[in-house]
Amino acid sequence: MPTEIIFATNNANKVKEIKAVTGNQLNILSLEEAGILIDIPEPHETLEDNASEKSNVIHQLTGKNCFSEDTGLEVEALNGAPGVKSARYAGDNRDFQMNIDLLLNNLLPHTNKSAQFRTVISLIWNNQQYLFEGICKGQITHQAKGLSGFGYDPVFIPDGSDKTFAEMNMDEKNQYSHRKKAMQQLLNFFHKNGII
Ligand code: ITT
Repeated sequence: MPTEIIFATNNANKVKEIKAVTGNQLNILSLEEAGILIDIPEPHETLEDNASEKSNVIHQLTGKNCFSEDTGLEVEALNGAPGVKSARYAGDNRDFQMNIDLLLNNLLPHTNKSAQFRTVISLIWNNQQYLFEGICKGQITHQAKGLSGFGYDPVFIPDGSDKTFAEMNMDEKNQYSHRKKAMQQLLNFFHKNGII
């Protein structure tokens, strides 16, 4: 049986992407699969602090090994916004379409469309915490394109591609993705320490 670990997230898209990266190396349980039905707060000003909060809450609740991640879209011309506020950029209802509309609108006056997705994973393994980071650089498009994925995927083209993340299937997205890179760091840590 592969090593079991809880992924402290309520975002089903993140779970699918991470499971596609780990394959059968790990037995990953989402919060739903672990029977934990809570909405974990993300009150902090950095991805690192929010990721830590999520993993610590679940670790305190279960005593089990777990990891969480916080991801932000950091747009150069907007001084790193929406960043840690990516989920609630256009308001508390966390509406993907409204977030995209606001982003495109705020970027209209700027010719610099450079941006990056940054994922921070917080792992709690045997009561110790570890952080891992993954970055994907790219460009924000003028308009939304594609139907796959979630969040800002329809307006982000990773460097090295001419398609938005939302025009890619999950395996293609994972060739570039911030989340995949951060998860790869976690897997490397597990391999180096003989955990898997
Ligand atoms: P959990 O906290 O439960 O893990 P969440 O959806 O709240 O899930 P975040 O706080 O990390 O996750 O949300 C950041 C927002 O950034 C998310 O709602 C999306 O709008 C966006 N986002 C994160 N990863 C993304 C990706 O790979 N592609 C597009 N947008 C993404």
